[in-house]
Amino acid sequence: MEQYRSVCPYDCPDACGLVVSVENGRVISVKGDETHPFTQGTMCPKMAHYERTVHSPRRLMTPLKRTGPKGRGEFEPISWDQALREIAASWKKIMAEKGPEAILPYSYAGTMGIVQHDALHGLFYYLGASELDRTICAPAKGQGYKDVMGGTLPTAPQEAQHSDCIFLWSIHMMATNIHFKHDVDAARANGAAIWCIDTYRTKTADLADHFVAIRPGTDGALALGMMYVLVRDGLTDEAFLSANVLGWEEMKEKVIPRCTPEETEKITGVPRAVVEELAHAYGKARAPFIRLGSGQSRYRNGAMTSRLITCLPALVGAWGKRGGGILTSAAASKAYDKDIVTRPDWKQKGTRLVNMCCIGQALTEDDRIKSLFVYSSNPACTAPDQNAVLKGLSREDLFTVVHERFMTDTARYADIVLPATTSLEHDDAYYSYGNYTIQCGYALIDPIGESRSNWRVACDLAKALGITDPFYDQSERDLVDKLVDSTVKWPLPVDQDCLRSGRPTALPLPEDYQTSFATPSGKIEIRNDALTPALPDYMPLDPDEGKLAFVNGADMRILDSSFNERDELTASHTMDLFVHPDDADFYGLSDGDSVTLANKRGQADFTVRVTDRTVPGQVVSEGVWWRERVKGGGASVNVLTSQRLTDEGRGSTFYDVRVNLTSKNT
Ligand SMILES: Nc1nc2c(c(=O)[nH]1)N[C@H]1C(S)=C(S)[C@@H](COP(=O)(O)OP(=O)(O)OC[C@H]3O[C@@H](n4cnc5c(=O)[nH]c(N)nc54)[C@H](O)[C@@H]3O)O[C@H]1N2
Ligand SMILES: Nc1nc2c(c(=O)[nH]1)N[C@H]1C(S)=C(S)[C@@H](COP(=O)(O)OP(=O)(O)OC[C@H]3O[C@@H](n4cnc5c(=O)[nH]c(N)nc54)[C@H](O)[C@@H]3O)O[C@H]1N2
Ligand code: SF4
Ligand SMILES: [Mo]
Repeated sequence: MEQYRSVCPYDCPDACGLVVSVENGRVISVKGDETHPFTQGTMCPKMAHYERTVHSPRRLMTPLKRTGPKGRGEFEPISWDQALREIAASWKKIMAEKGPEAILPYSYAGTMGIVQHDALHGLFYYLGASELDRTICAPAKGQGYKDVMGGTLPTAPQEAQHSDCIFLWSIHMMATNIHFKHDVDAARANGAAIWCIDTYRTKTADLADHFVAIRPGTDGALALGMMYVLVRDGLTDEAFLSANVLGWEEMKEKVIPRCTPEETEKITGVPRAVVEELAHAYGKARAPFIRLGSGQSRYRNGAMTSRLITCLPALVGAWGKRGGGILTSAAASKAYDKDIVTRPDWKQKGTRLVNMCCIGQALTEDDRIKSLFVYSSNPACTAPDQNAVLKGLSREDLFTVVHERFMTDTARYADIVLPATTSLEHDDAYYSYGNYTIQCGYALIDPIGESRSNWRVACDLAKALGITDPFYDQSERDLVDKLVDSTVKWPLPVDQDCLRSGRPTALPLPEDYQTSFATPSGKIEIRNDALTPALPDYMPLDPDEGKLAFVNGADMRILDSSFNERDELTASHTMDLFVHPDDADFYGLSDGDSVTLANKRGQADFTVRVTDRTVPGQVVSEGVWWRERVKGGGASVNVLTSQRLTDEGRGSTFYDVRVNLTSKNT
């Protein structure tokens, strides 16, 4: 048996270091790497048996060609040669008749490795295909942060160990960022207080000393209410503000006076006494640390909300204090020069841009897209407005190719399915978006069956299409090596030997990274003249249809729709619905009852869990489940979610949903 280092490839902020045991060409076990600076030898339950995903009997083994109706999942095996020939022939015909924009790639973060994640970007730029705006996750959070802080690196998570007050703000840490718990625990051992702000009492909230339940989409008003109390009670750091911040006097004069605790309570549902307590905890802390998740950003006002929360550390001068700051997402990806893989020089000016959150519309409201190439993503399950997406994918005139590891909801609609490798079968360079660590992970076993990596598919398709550019003579290892070399541009020297060897590599952070602000003015920009409005202010959500708010967050057992392949993780309950006891009384519901949630987009069935984890007027479900995991093989949560976009960043609004509930009892 041999042991090798690797890295978790999934779209998770931790990017755990792994130690993989291989025997006779098979992965036999995976454990955490104790030398990883952030994850320190532990993993989450999903990855504890990654070998069961790698060697799953559900892995796709050969290319497949559809034999039945779209969506049914009926296929016959074909050779790679035939698959590539058919794809190339179809695309050449479509390009000749309709132009290259009739082809649309659709991909996201099935793997976070830069080579495989971006492997096909260049090919589609080269062809002049429609471009995909990859905004399904949380660009509104990133935009809100940038509006205030520009390119300033967000605070490293380990800094929180030195904080005396940590705010877990719209983050379900126990499910989505479990290793941050090390830092939270270390701070707590030194007496730090832990606050959690969420729309329902998650298992993360159970760990906190104080839980604040907030109405969905109203955190901007809460941040303003906190600012009001900080000003009123003399808890702002005026010396820091006048030296480092643009627009503070104006903000104090024009916006904050309206945001009384009473007003805040009306909007957010947070009792005024709690608003004051929260503001006092923030203002009196020596070095408050905010870990901002993405929940608050998935609303029509998501960027503005994130912008308002990002202003808070400036008010109390938390920047640069040992333990203080805000972590939205770590900017470790900046260590690499991604252009080595993505070839932006091949982009063609004026190409149509299709927002991935609106893939339903793009496929149904006009018929300009004639071919869809999906990889590293499962939009039939994870994209909003599932009924529209499925209607689009059902189009007989749409030639769909899906490159996948498993027969997902999307693959079922493909004309041709191509089998994909897992991270232990290909090479890549990884980074974390929750801590400042980067790492390479190399192929440890041969590809399972006839599976091929995204890079290999990019090269194969280029060849089949007659593209002879030497770019495609490179191996994925060549690209990894070039990415490693490119880290020379990180602000401080990176240990490239460590990185190349496959060990986790901490990115050194400049001493002044929290005190020198990378904005156009060099100051923290509470006022930002490039924006409308220049001063941040709460943006109310317009009233929407539906009696109940519906929040649909992460489940601990799966990651977006990944890990649905694992029967042992997903065989038990899936579409549970948390209903508050008052609402259960009102609707006459008991535990285990079947209910239907509906809105104008569709309806889905859930199993009731009566619990005071949620509040009256709000129902909650966790997880994005494959349709086969859903009762009756029917609709999953995304039939209810909307394709509408955020205020800035063109992001998704998954939690900005209202529904009506019906049960057999009503
Ligand atoms: N186990 C597991 N891990 C995951 C994922 C997963 O699906 N499962 N997904 C991965 C991905 S792609 C991402 S982007 C990250 C996301 O990880 P997080 O940043 O944690 O984001 P979410 O889980 O989307 O939402 C976090 C919390 O925000 C809450 N929330 C919703 N609306 C609001 C609001 O208006 N205000 C406040 N204060 N809270 C609100 C939700 O109830 C939820 O508990 O996690 C990654 N890790
Ligand atoms: N209702 C609701 N919907 C959501 C969310 C939510 O909270 N609620 N979260 C949203 C968020 S934050 C995100 S980021 C999106 C993510 O949504 P998706 O991008 O669809 O992510 P996954 O569901 O993880 O699907 C990734 C797929 O990539 C495949 N894959 C893995 N590695 C490779 C590879 O190397 N090559 C190829 N070709 N395929 C590979 C996996 O088998 C898997 O099926 O979902 C969003 N959808
Ligand atoms: S999914 Fe996240 S927590 Fe789990 S092993 Fe991967 S990086 Fe670590
Ligand atoms: Mo995400």
